[in-house]
Amino acid sequence: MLYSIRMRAAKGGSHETGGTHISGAERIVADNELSTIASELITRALHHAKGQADYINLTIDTVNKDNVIYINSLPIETHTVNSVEEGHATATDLLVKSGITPTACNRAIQLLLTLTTNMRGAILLDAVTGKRLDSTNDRGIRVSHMDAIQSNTVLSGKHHMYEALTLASKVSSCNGVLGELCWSDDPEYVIGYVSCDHTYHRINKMKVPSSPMGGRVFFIQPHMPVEPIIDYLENTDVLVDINQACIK
Ligand code: WAQ
Ligand code: MG
Ligand code: MG
Ligand code: MG
Repeated sequence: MLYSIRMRAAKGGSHETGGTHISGAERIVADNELSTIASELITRALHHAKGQADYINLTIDTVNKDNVIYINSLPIETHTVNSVEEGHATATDLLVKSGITPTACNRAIQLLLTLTTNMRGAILLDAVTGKRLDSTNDRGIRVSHMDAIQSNTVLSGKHHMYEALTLASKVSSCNGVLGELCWSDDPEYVIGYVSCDHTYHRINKMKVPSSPMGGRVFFIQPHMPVEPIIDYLENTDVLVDINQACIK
């Protein structure tokens, strides 16, 4: 049997009652691994750079093997910049080449720079107008029901790049998503990425060290109904083959 296991943790109360998001993670694992992974996820919530969680939610349910979608991970391309400003400019150039407007890119960067609360999910923006499309306010759309195949070799504890690559690969496989912008809310993790043009573009400087703010924006093709997109991101079980994650 396969199980989907999802953890989210907050400090100062639950997410629902205004607590600060500390950590979240999701895996798809076999029954014999479930208790090990559960304990690993709880450990993550208790020992996080953003502080110790006082609220931890663990949800487990079964996965119907017949409904799992298997995809290959995006290939990785690395971009080296000298400053956060250059990082954001590089991100914008890449996204614009994929049909996302400068307006939408700037809006996304400004949103991530000025978020006042930490979201646990992503913001959906219209790729042309830059208008926000989801109505989740401070929660965001949380991509879930995903894992890397044979992830235990690389994903014990938190591996920022492989986790992000798994998420970005699922998001990029969603019909109607044109691109993604991300940097971590983990204070010392300054590498971010944009995903577009079927490539995971790693950018070495996307935020200043020690900033606790980060987030994700998904750029949506204009005139697409968002409900099927949100349903795919939140609920469809996707396994990503990251062994193929070639460096372009
Ligand atoms: N679904 C949607 N949004 C999410 C999810 C998710 N499953 N997980 C995190 N986010 C959003 C949320 O707003 C977080 O505050 C923010 O992203 C950052 O999450 O190649 O570790 O897990 O080395 O801190 C990039 C890796 C690491 C770059 C990103 O994000 C590289 C990272 P974090
Ligand atoms: Mg996380
Ligand atoms: Mg992550
Ligand atoms: Mg984080």
